Amino acid sequence: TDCSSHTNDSNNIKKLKRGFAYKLFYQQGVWPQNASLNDYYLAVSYTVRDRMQQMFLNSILSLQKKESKIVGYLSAEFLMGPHLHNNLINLGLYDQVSRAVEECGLDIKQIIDHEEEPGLGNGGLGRLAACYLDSLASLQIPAIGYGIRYEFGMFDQEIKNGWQKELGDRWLQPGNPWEFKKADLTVEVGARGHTEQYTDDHGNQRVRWVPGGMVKGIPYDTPVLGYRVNNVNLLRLWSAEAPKSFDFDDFNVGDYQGAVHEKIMAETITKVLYPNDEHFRGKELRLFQQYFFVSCSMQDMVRIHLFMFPNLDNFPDKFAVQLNDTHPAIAVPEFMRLLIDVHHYSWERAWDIVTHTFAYTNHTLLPEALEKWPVAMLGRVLPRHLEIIYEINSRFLDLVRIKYPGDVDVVRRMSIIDESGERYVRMAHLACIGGYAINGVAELHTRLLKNHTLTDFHRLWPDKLTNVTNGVTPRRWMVLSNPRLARLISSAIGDGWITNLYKLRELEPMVDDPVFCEKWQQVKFDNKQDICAMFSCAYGPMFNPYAMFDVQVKRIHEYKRQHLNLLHIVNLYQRLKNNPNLDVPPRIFIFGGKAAPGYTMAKLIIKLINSIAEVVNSDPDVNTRLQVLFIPNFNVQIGHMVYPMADLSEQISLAGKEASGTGNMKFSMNGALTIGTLDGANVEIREEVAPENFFLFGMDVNEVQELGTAGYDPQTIYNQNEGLKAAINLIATGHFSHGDRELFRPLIDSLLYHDPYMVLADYQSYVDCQQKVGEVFQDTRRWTKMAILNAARMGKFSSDRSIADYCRKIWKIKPFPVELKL
Ligand code: DL6
Repeated sequence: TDCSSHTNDSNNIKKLKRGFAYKLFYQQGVWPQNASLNDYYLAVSYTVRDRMQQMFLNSILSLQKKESKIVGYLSAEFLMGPHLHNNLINLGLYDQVSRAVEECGLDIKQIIDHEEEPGLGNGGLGRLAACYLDSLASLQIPAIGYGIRYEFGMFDQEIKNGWQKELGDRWLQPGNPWEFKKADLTVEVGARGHTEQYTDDHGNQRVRWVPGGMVKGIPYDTPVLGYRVNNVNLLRLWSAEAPKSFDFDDFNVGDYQGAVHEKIMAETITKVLYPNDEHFRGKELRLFQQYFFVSCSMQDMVRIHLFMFPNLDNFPDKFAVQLNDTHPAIAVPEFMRLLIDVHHYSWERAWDIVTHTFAYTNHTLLPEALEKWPVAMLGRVLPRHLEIIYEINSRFLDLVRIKYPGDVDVVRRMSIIDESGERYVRMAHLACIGGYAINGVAELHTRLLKNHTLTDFHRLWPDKLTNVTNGVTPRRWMVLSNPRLARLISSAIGDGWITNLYKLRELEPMVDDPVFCEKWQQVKFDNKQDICAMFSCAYGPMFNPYAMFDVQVKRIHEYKRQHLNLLHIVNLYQRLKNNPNLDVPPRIFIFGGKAAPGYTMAKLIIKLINSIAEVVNSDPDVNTRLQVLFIPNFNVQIGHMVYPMADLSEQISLAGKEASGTGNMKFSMNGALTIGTLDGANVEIREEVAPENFFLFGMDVNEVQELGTAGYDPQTIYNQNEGLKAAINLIATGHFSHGDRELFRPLIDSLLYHDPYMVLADYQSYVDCQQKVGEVFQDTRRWTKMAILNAARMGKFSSDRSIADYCRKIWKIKPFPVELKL
């Protein structure tokens, strides 16, 4: 058998090489000897894609089977990360392809790294959707991810003189070998116009929407592989086009501008991803973006359903449609419109179908992130939908009035229409009312939704709100990004953990095995060395892999409190300057993350990180023990390197602000210890790994609330804490800004006079906890043991568990394995 598998292998490698040459010559039109790296990346990807086709087409067939229920995952963002490496792993082809590539005189790593990642998301929410697609396919749950094919994804971040600079992300320019354009499945979407009443052929009074204009939605399909299964799911992203590409009438009368105008306007719709993650900005184009992809997707699901069934009566038996936050919540009135206006259902029957179809996930507690569209704007863009929303609201409020007679306040609070000033449509209310389930993304988050943000809805429908704690896929975040660790774990306990992460528990006894512990340390060290080598090009050999790598990578936001981290760094810097014999281990503080382009304070925080880095890194008094590094353009690809090399994971948001967090899970899985507050999923991580393996600091949610109620005064804290005062003063007096006292004033003033995220209140607890972190790090055996236990207890945070929870609690779907018939 050894001999025959060897022959098989070499046959496959030959076929792969032939595949590359064939693609280069026939599909791409280049001679292999003239091919660029991009040509080779495309040839390898097309060849790998061919290996997925049989499973892909069989999976599509099985979607059309009556017995298989399908998840429609509606999300304005899918932050998929690079495809090639992931597909190689899920197909089990990595070794063969890498040998084939090598035999062509190339390096697989170079080819993999060449991929321009599709950055079609801002951060947590979009990346979660991508992890869920991986788990859905791996668990053999038929699913279609529906979203937007943004021509420009998340901007690329450059750091110039310490400041963030945004550059357009032309991810499609080198060619996207993973997608298939499906022009035959094009749909039309209306906008604006008016509604009118009419009498149909049967004498029924009906309403119809007469849109002022139409655009075409063209789907582009990307196959999403499961891990070593035949199921391949579908990511269907919509691109907008004008209904006719050129208006010859206009052209003939000489109006060239007018002729192309319509085309340009249509294509603007899917041009760019809005780069704000937790701040709602009521831009009309964004509203239409949302409606556009939702309408395309609902029409598509209706088409699939009617391909199998005579009518839409049983739509909820075929589709469970998940609303990933409120961005797709306009799906509720859109589906009502399709059912009533197009398919002529009665209101009651339509409402019954709709309210058995949708489920809504809430991803944020920040009030400024909650979407509410001005009524006037929504009525202008989607007049028919506004009428339907009014009708939904009126019937809903009747129910509220019956339930709480005489309580006008509750009616005001629960209404879909916010009438406290300018009138707004509250999208979260629409999603809560129009769906059969609502979920938060971590235990604490769900509790806060129940007790605060959605408390009225929870009181009205106590069974509707449930929790599904987030998870991340161990395929991408361990196997792909940390191959050394994956190999070590598999050599110790086999590779069953890749599909059942609870199996990592079997690592627990290894904490007493010195050989295993040493190998564990070696993996971490090698990962750290890789990143040092990478940064030595830009910085010289300044980074020391023996130092503690203390990492905070995530969007830059005041609630995430990168500035709390900075205050500790400045404090440590001052202590080291004052006492060269200070007994602390060498540390590199690493940051990464993007700020929303219009978020001035977040951009100032980036500038401060880089300014502190400049001073500290060039100060010979401290720079062998303390360094600061800002990694520009943090994205999925950079994440692959960052999570595996971290010793310490910073999860330091103010309690009650981070819905869940998922970076926290990626770090722990890769053997980093967490310093964190009792916020989001940190609470559950700490529960799983045990309190002694987690560095906890800061106020809990109750204490935060109490302090807020009692009256929070950051200045008193500043005046009473010498270390804090010294750190703030050092920044304020221009030490990190070449003497400029004005540069960081807005940040300092915000902390001293307002401090909305209570940085100063948690400061001392954080500094004390960091002191303990330093002490434990110096005890390598203890640290290693804690790190192994962290990874070993991460079973709960696999997205496989999250998806299994959704299937059981919300979607009521069972696996549907695909058979290869063709
Ligand atoms: O649920 C995914 C992710 C959470 O882990 C983060 O805690 C949360 O901040 C993030 N929320 C968003 C908000 N976007 N909107 N709306 O990205 O979701």
